[in-house]
Amino acid sequence: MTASPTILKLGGSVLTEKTDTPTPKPAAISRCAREITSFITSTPPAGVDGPLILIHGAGSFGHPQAKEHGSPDGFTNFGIIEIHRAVTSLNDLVIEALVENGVPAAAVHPFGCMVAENGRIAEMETAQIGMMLARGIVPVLHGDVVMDRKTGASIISGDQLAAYLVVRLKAARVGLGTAVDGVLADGAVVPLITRANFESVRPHIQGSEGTDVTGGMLGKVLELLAIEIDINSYIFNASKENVIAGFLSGGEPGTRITRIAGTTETTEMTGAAHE
Ligand code: IP8
Repeated sequence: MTASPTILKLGGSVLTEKTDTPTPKPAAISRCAREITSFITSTPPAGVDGPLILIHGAGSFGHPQAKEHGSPDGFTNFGIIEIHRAVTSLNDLVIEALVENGVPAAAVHPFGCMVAENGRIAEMETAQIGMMLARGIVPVLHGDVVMDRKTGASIISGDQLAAYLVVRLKAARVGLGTAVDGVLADGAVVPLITRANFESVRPHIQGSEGTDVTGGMLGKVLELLAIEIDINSYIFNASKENVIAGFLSGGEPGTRITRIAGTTETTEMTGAAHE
């Protein structure tokens, strides 16, 4: 049986310029791919033995297009296709960078394997992801537009997807890489957020810059806090060199988020106690 996976989500602001038209950051995409590659190809530290699931956000390859096409229930068919094609073209760039570095990575597009209901994931086929992990293929998913039972179509963020897959695939840990050092409250990184201290931190949480149709930093915290298993999640700065590598090898960068303090020891990295 495959060990519990680690889920890494790279934000669109790390991989793309937050402009109104799709603009990648090629150097950042290559650096992220190299940091991931060194984790995949080296012997992991004790206790960090699971495979990797990579998710990325859309940045300028999806948010401006989604905004332009209005509310999800107003999306035209060509609007849906435009949003999906934009984010899949970023997915191609990420996969290309990984494959060039020797990582067998392949796309799993939510549009083709997920159904939503009122903007929340209702169904998703994940058997293929388990089979890829068992063979050593890194699945690369992303925030996407998907068909929705109630609204016709909706935008599912990579953050919502990460939180969903944590439970569905019994992940050991999850990290959301952003372009800031963690959850910032009044300019300083908040080291730990739990359901107990969230309401006092919430009014101070700073949002994201640029066009973001899926909730920015507060949206990330809400997704991670709602996870109904005891797991450590991290929000950290993936725009800084070696922070991704540090997270993947068991480090604890940025803000740690867990539903109840004390139920997840920070040295507990294997996922053995997570159910
Ligand atoms: O960047 C949004 O995903 P996110 C997906 O993870 C689209 O919020 C298509 C806008």
